[in-house]
Amino acid sequence: MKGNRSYRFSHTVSRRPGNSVVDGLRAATRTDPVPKLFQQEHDAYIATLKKASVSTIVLPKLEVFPDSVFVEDPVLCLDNTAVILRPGAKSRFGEAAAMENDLKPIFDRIEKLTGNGFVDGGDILLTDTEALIGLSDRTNSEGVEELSSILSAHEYEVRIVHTPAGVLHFKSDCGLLDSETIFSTKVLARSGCFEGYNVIEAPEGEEAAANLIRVNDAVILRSGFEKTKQLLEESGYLVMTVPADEAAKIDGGLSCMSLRFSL
Ligand code: CIR
Repeated sequence: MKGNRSYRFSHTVSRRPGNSVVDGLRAATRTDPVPKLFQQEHDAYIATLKKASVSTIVLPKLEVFPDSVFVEDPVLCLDNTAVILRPGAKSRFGEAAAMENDLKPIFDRIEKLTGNGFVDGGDILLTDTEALIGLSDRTNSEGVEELSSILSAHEYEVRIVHTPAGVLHFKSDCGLLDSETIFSTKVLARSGCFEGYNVIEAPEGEEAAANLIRVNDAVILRSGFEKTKQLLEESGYLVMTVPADEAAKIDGGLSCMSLRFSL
């Protein structure tokens, strides 16, 4: 097993948001994202990833799939292998085949779920040794069962957990800080699903900051969450912030806008 494989990465893959982001899925009635602003925030996101020392690959926009900017959901990266998943939302199912095409020239190995179950990448938190998978409206037991054999071949133990009710994805409410430490909303942390890890809880009122990402030496956090920034800096992390208000309008966060891996 490679050390620190949960946050040491050489590359990322992202996809530009299209004008169709206005039709992106969302749980609550919110104003539509503004495509031009979304693109600006996406540019800032890519620039921040670069500052965190990865080579960034940006795929062209795919207007036919309004949520295709959220590349994390149809694919799971395990070391240098891309696993093509089966996204649980009807309007997103076709993103998997599109990603498979785009990733072929990049990855040495592509594996694929072929059964009838569903798994969204947003429900999977990888640590160095484990895959914590939240069952949700998008991820079911059948999908997890098929994925489990691929995960064990890559030396990951599977821990099945639950995405809290009303929360889109497991990782909407948590993110990895380092090999032993997870940042999480209080509600999720107190469900006991992180036993064996250190947990830092999101400050009151800053639950939407939980979907942060660790990329090499940096913790990348959505801007506007000052208490969280301070807490993480006091805990010794190097924090970089980036705006993601447009993505948030359609339930997206930071983790979903990139695949992070090492070639
Ligand atoms: C969706 O509902 O699928 C998108 N509007 C948002 C996906 C966000 N992805 C993620 O949290 N991994």
